[in-house]
Amino acid sequence: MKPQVVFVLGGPGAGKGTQCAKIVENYNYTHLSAGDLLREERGRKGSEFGQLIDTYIKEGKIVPVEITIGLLRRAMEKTMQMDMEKYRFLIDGFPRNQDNLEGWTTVMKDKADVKFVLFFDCSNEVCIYRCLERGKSSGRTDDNRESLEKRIQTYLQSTRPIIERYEKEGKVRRVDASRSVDQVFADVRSILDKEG
Ligand code: UP5
Ligand code: MG
Repeated sequence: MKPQVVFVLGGPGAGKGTQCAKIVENYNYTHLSAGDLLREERGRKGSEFGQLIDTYIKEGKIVPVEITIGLLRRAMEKTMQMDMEKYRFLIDGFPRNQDNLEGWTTVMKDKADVKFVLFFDCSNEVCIYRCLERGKSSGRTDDNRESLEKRIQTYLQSTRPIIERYEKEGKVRRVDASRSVDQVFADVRSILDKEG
């Protein structure tokens, strides 16, 4: 079975990870967060990319796609090797820019189907507030005001155009993500129930 992919996009702190966790509880999807995979790789002993990833994340810059796509592809293959029924993936926080999109197209176009993009739309102010709140205990090196300014800039300059591109193809399912977790999830449910 060819992997079926839903890209999950939205600003920093829009609630991508939170909503993906709820989807996994209720639907037959595997959640792969590109950011989580990069943080894991950064912490892996002997990783040749650790230092680079660390710098990029603090600066809110987007890591070269060769690294990210390698991690995503390996995670997808591993999941499907363990259980053939697990061919539905939420790819959270990717593709974030043109380089990501080109890398995906080159490596994965024939290997996976992108069903649609789940877009958590949230104001910059709410995004920043949520990340700063989380930063009090998350230990994330990018949950501080300085990194957040950069993350928001990168999101606006690089990621929004990718969402707009998918929008033109009719592939974006937008959710107002500034509401409560449960209100947001109610919309997510109706989208997933419709899309199958
Ligand atoms: N929260 C969530 N939903 C809420 C709600 N409805 N109401 C109130 N509070 C809500 O949520 C963030 C916080 O808000 C949490 O405290 C949560 O409880 C609360 P979360 O679900 O974690 O939001 P999410 O959108 O996942 O935020 P995250 O910080 O993970 O988003 P980013 O996109 O910034 O981070 P990511 O981990 O994807 O990427 C980090 C960095 O990695 C990037 O900046 C980049 O440098 C690098 N990266 C790449 O280079 N390439 C990639 O492909 C991916 C990442
Ligand atoms: Mg996240």
